[in-house]
Amino acid sequence: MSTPAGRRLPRRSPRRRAALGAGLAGLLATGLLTGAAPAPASAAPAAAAAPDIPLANLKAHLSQFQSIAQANGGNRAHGRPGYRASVDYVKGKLDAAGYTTTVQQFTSNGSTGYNLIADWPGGDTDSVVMAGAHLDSVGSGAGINDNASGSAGVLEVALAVARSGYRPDKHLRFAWWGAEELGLVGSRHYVGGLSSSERSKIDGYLNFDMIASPNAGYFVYDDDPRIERVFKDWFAARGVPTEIETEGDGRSDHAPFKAAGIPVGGLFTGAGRTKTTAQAQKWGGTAGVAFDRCYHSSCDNTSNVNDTALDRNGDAAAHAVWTLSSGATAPPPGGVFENTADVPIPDGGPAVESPITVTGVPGNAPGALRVGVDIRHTYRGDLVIDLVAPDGSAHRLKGSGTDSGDDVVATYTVDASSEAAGGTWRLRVQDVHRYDSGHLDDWSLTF
Ligand code: DTR
Ligand code: CA
Ligand code: ZN
Ligand code: ZN
Repeated sequence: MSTPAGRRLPRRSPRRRAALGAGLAGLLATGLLTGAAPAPASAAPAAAAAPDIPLANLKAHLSQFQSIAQANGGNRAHGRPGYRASVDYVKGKLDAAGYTTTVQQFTSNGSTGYNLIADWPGGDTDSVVMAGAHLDSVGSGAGINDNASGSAGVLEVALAVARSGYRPDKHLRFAWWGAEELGLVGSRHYVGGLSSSERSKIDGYLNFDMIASPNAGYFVYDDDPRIERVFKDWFAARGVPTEIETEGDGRSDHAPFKAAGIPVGGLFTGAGRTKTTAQAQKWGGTAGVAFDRCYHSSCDNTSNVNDTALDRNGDAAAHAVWTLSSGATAPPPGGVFENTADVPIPDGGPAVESPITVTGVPGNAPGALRVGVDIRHTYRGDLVIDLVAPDGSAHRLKGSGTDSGDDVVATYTVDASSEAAGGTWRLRVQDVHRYDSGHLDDWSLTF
């Protein structure tokens, strides 16, 4: 690779001029001035990485739902004032964040029920990704795990989309269902009101009903393999084992979508069933005790929440929404994942990172994981480049030095066989000396 003739030589400090000659000689010796590593393979851009969903935000919503119940007869049940107050709370947050919200009315058991639907403007409306949770409780209590937890998780993911200004390829729609506890009434009403054309546009529906059970298990719906894989990879990349949700189909709001032929998935931390010894060994908690001892009881309040489960499931939900709405959910041919977003590299400043979320690649990464890097820079000796695996471990690709050439267009090979393939990988780049600058143009992973 050579610096194109006639290109303005970049400004350099006195220290660097002295190194220039040595650097050039060094580069000639290593062939870097002549060998051009292939540019990264082209492929569909990989999904942008979802932001972390702050646990504090989730718990603040749970506190609000608890207060709403306390101010309205102790519950948030269908037909009771606490339910409508819950709808108003969620709607207020979404309206303020820029969503287009719709309150859909229906009648059940002689009372008016409400679904809240929130569309994030933009994206291909012929390709809709939905995430939802039922907002109603049973009459006996505040319904914090069942299902303020899922409602808060979906709300906080929606707010994270707005905060980040995420502009997904697909259209995002979020929903909070009424009267689930009466028999999936709100979600059935919504799906039943869709035309066949509207149904065909929904690429997938993600359901979150009870995601913070005190004696938590980590269950993934196995209805659609593609969606299931997104969730399982996310947990596997963090060393959290999962099981298939087996409390029976039809037990929550994904059922009407599935019956309409729409791919569904979701997360669940367990209800009245007891945790087995084997499950307690892998997840912690207490064997022989129900996943949620306060299921449908008055003690389902803000003390009936497992923070770790709530945090993990909130983050997993965000990851799934980002991954499934990016338009790059299936691995490009040959297992190449790429991020073409330009990232400026601060001259002599802090490291920057660029993410690639890998899905659909089971097991561990290969012993010869290829990392394509394309950095435009006026003095590549300034640059330190690391590949950071989903578990946070760093693999050094390039150190700094006196290599005065421009740009880094190279493919590095990393033995990543100890790393789970699924999850978010990051390229970390730092410019450790002043007076030259540049940006990351593109990078890729080939499995
Ligand atoms: N029907 C839910 C609780 C529930 C029971 N089994 C599952 C399976 C998957 C999600 C939820 C559930 C409720 O009481 O709201
Ligand atoms: Ca988090
Ligand atoms: Zn319930
Ligand atoms: Zn529920």
